[in-house]
Order: sequence, then C-alpha cells, then structure tokens
Amino acid sequence: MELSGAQIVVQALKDEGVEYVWGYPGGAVLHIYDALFQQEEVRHILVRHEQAATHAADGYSRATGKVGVVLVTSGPGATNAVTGIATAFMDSIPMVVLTGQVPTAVIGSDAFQEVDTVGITRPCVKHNFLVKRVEDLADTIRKAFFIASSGRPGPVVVDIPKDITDPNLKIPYHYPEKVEMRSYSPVDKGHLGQIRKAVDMMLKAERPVIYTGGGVVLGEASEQLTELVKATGFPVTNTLMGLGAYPATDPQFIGMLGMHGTYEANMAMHETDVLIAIGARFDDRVTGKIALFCPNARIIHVDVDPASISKNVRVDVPIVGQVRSVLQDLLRVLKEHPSKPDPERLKAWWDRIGGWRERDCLHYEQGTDAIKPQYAVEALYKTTKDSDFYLTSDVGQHQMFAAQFYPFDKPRRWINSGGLGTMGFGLPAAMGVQQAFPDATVACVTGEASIQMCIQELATCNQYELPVKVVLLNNGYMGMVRQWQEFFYDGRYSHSYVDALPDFKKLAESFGHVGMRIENPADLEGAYEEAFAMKDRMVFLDIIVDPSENVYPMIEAGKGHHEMHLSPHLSSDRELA
Ligand SMILES: Cc1ncc(C[n+]2csc(CCOP(=O)(O)OP(=O)(O)O)c2C)c(N)n1
Repeated sequence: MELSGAQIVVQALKDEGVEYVWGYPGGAVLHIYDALFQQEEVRHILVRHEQAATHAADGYSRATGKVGVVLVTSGPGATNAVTGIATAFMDSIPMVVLTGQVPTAVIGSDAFQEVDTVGITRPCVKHNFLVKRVEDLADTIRKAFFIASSGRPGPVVVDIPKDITDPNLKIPYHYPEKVEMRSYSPVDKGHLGQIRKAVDMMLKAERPVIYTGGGVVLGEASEQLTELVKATGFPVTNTLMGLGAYPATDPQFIGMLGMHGTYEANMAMHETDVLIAIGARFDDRVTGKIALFCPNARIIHVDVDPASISKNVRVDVPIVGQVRSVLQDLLRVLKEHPSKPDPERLKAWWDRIGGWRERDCLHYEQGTDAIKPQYAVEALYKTTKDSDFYLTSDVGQHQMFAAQFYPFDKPRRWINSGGLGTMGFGLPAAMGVQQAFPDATVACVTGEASIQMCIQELATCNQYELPVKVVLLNNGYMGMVRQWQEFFYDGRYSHSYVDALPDFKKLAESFGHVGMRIENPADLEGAYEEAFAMKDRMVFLDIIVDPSENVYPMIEAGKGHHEMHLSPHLSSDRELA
C-alpha cells in the first residue's frame, strides 16, 4: 500500500483503533484534513478553540481509559493547545497531540505561523517528536501512542511539517506492531521482597491509613484496592484525583484528604503510624507543610513512576510497578502470611476516627433564602445517583463542593483538572465524555468565571447534539479567590467580583439549548428532575447560590494536617482544630 504522509497519519489512527479526533484546521494541516475528509472511520470533532480540543480528548480519555487524540495547526493552533497539554500532563492522562508545522525548508526562518512547538511543549509533555522524513511518520505515531499509554501515562506531541504530508509524495505504508525503545521500558511487576516488607509493616501497624490517588484510577486497580481495604479492615482516603477508586458510600472510606479534605481523613493522616500510599504523588495540596506531614508514620509507596518515589516526601518502602499488578501480589502475600491484622488494635483506631467523624465537618445549613452550593451538589446526587452518571468540573469552590458532596462509587466518573487546576476544562471535558458514552448522563459543575473560559463550546455541543447538562453554581464571584481574600487579605476583594455577567439562560438559548435560572431552594430539585429528564437536549442550569459560602475544612498552604479551619457552624471563630 503506497500512501502520502497525510494518508499515513489517518491510516495510523485507524490502526490504533482511534474513533475520534478533536481538532481545528489551518494551513499546516490542510493535507491531513483532506485525507480525513476522504474516509469515515475516524470521526473528526470540530471544536471552537484548540484548548477545548485538548480538554475534550482529555475528558474522553479519563472516562474511557483510551488515548485521546487532538489535531491542530501550527503556530497559534499549537500554542492554544498548550494549556490542555499541560493539564493532561499534570494528571498523567494519555493523549496524542498532532500539530502541524511549517515546511521543513523554512523551519527556523520565522515563517508564517511558525512556533517552536517541540520547544514550547517540552516541559509539559511526556515526550515529543518533530517528524523530519515521511519514512519516519508511521513509526513515530506508533511510538507516540505507546509512550502516551504505557508506564505513567501522559501527553505526547507529534509535530508534523507540512511537506511531510504532501499528497504527491507516496511511500509504502507499514505500521509496526511492536515498539522497541532502548531508553524506555516501563516496569510492570513490583519487587517481591519489597512487597513482603510492606505486608510485614502493615500487619504490625496500630494506626494504618491507605492513601490513594489518581494512579489507582488510571491503573485500573480499583477492584484490587477495594479487596485490600476489605482484607485489612484499614481506613482509606482518596485524593481529589483518586475519588471513585474506592466506593465513597462505604463506611471504610473516611473522605478526601488534603487542603479541603475531611477532618477525619486529615487527622488520621496526622496520627497514622503506617501510611500506605498507592498511585499518589504527595502533591502539596495533599501534604500541606512537608515537615508536619504524617509525623509519626513509616511510609510505603506504590507507584509506576520511579521519579515519584521520595520526590516530595521520603518513603521507607518504595515499590515501583503497575499499581494493579503490585496490589495483586500484595494481596497474595497478605493472604499467605501467618498473621492477620489485629482486630483489637484496629478497633481502638476506628474508635478514634469515629470521634473525629462526629465533628461532622461538612455540616452546613440550608435555609429558605439562598441556595447553598453544598445543597446544590447534594440535590444533584439525589437526582442522578441511579443513572449512568459522569461529572466533570471546572476549578474553584464548586469543584471542591462537588468533590466533598458527590459520593463517587466508581472510578472514571469524576473528571476534573486536579494538578494544573485549569478553569475552562469542565465543558469541553464533558463533551469528550458524552461523545464516548452517548447514552450516559453527563454533567459539568462549574462557576460563572470558569464557564466563560470555554463558553464558545456551547456551539460544538449544538453541532454534535451533545446533551451535556451544565450545572452552574453562580455566586457572582471567583469564589475560591474571594475565599482566600476573605481569609488572608482582610476581605479586600481585588478583582474577584465577576461583573457584567451575561444572561446565561438567554445565552444558552441563543446557542440552541435549553436555559434555566433557579434562585429558590424550593425549586431546585424540581428543576434538576426536569433538566435531566431531557435526555436529548443540552440544558444549562444557572443556579444562583449564596455568594458568601466558603469551602471547609481548609488547611492553609504551609500548615499541617491537624491545623484545619473548620466551618463557623462548628467553631464560632474558625479556631484551629
Ligand atoms: C485558567 C485559570 N486562571 C486562573 C485560575 C485561578 N483561579 C482558581 S479558582 C478561581 C475562581 C473560579 O471562579 P468560578 O469559576 O466562578 O468558581 P467558584 O470558585 O466561584 O465556584 C480562579 C480565578 C485558574 N485556576 N485557572
């Protein structure tokens, strides 16, 4: 089979089993767009901004576990995609981003729409390539998919100069089945000696905590994690990225940990003597002040990426390997071990945790006036809990309220930008999820500031008939910024008031969707019922919420887990716990 470079790109995508490509055309990729036009297998979704293409592919990947694929042109097309590439990089999402480049002969001459894409993206990709010969194209794309999806996943950029895709230059096509790269061989199995050490340590623990992150979701290890938690009787806490890896409605789940984690999870972290960290990277939003992090604990750390081990926090028993395979081995060693976790010791520990739980740290009071954002999330759960439901989010208070008040029982259902914290992520990510699962119920919880960052994608939702539900918790402020200004800048609300808001109901209608505005707490549940009953329509719910509400508990940056601000409902002067 003789193919041009443009045809090779499309054929390689077919050989990878790619269903969708999110993109935006331009001069440098027109040959590829022409090749896409002449086939039907790979579907191209035309977004309205390249950032949205990356977030949509990212959302698709987070929900399905497959590699998300993006196609953008050179120069501004590539730079617009950088935010989404960095977002995927920070959360280890497998993605292949094909960027057009100016022809090889003019690279370096400041040609029209030339940027050094490989240079610009280098710090925020797992790997990137500049293809210099058409003969290398198929092989490079194969490597890109392999690198993106193996080991610790991440985005890979393939920069393709226009002349490489010339329709008049055809070469024999061969797509390699296997990839061999001397410098890259991700590990699968964990070291058995280390696993035995970990099990010994776990069995001697008096106050154990299992702390898990996004790696359990990405590594498809949620079943093994659940088995481990049940086999040991230990408490488990998830990071923002790990929510859903363990069923949140199970009593052994003590809530999310970290800056906006529960009182019981953070106190348990502070007092634990053996911490079992699985697929988590000790992010600063989780650890707080490193010097005060788990001061009494010996630490076991399971991670696929050796560079994560002892990066932020020194660990005692590192185990490098795929989380799923390590947990399988660990469970086997645990079962064969002559001793078992001591129920007496564990009971004392659970009693202590029970005491912390009684503080009811997420308590809020829903009056009859303003809708509380917490209530808006709880009511959303009530309406959607029995459906095949996915929730994406933007960044801010609404994201934290969703993480705290929507109990996710399955992995890949909570889709948000944890690492980079990218406002504008939610709506396009929801488009990607809905494209992957047309019959599922997909909602995006957002703020009135975040939603405006990719609002143009309402048009894409119309074109592709994506019935996403937008749940806008409209507090009139960049709420999370306002909260920090209230706490740390004596209430000087510098530029956090979101003025000149559009009428979101009319805006949604002008894009061809259903718009609703809800102000009264008594109307909310009915509005959700009505909106979610419209299975084939996009509905934009503009929910006016109490602007003064803050997210509690909160650990200030640089403080320890035991130094939480609690809700004023619990302690009149927000005293430290
Ligand atoms: C692209 C981007 N710019 C700035 C920020 C900093 N930031 C974090 S939260 C936030 C406010 C978000 O406001 P809104 O979307 O209204 O959500 P709320 O906090 O009110 O729920 C800002 C500006 C960010 N995370 N991302």
